[in-house]
Amino acid sequence: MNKPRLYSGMQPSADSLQIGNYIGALMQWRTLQDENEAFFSVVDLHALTQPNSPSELRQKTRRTAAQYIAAGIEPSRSTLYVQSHVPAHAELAWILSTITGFGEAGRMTQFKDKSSRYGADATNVGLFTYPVLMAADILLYQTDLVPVGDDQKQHIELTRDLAERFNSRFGETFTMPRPVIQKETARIYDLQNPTSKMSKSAESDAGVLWLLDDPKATAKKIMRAVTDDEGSVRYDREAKPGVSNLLVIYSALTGREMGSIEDEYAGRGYGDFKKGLAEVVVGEFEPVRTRALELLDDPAELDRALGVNAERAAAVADRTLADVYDKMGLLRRV
Ligand code: ATP
Ligand code: LTN
Repeated sequence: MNKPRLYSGMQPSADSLQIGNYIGALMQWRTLQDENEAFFSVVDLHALTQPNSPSELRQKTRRTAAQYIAAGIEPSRSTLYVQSHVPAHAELAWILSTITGFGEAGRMTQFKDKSSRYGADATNVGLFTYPVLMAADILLYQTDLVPVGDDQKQHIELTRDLAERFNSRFGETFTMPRPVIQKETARIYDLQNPTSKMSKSAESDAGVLWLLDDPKATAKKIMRAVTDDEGSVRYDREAKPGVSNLLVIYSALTGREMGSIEDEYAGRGYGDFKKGLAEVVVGEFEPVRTRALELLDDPAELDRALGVNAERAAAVADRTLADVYDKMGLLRRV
């Protein structure tokens, strides 16, 4: 009965997820939900750190949740919910901010990257405290395991430091979470710029494969992917980043060894290989896309499922928060 607790989440920062989110996160979450008691959130409070129109944010939140479900996260088994539906997240984030050092938060590389990219005027305090809110997400659920990409490793380290600090100051309260870092081979790069990570919020979407794109658009992007002039389908991340990226996608979606794919396409051109890959990707995406669009056709039903899951999440989170308030000496309301 006592399965390890697992927690992960994604920001609703686009209408569609991209293939990196699918391969690097959703496929693993789907597998991990069998052996763990899993919580998956759509972290809409985190998304507020970037400008959004309110109607778009609402739409992206629903769409992200629909894609989790369509990709195989089962809301009857895993607790799949929207972060802002559980007020304890914001409350624990405040508490944790009072034990986080200013310098400690300032050392987070994602904050440094984002704030220098946006410039001092567009940087907000929420971006600075983003990792503290993430720590609250994780610690509220007494999480054992956190599957994330290696860009999030530093945030998990901070989460562990905060858990340890709180536990030693106020008594055992939080479970110490461990990161489950995805393999380097699970990292997908932009098809037009195969040395930078594919991302939902890329400046140009020419090299991004969207889960909800129509099959023709997806196939076209694959046919136009940057390769090299050697002409042989062979994995070599350094010398052939474009072809290697396509091979990684092929292998991740089919479960086939890289070598067997290389053998299949030996002596054939990139055109054939890309056509084969387009079939694989479209074949994988089609049922997910159809199911996601079906779910989005009935937003009331989707919202209802999210509501039920939020209640389940809140029951766990509220227990942890009450314990925290008590341990810190906040006067109990009678
Ligand atoms: P944004 O551009 O809004 O930061 P993103 O597409 O880079 O979004 P995140 O929302 O930061 O993705 O990440 C969600 C999950 O998807 C994380 O677990 C992350 O590791 C994974 N992920 C994102 N991009 C890739 C990628 N290119 N390859 C593999 N995994 C990825
Ligand atoms: N910061 C993460 C998203 C995220 C998260 C979390 C991941 C927010 N809260 C808790 C794991 C656990 C990101 O940008 N990928």
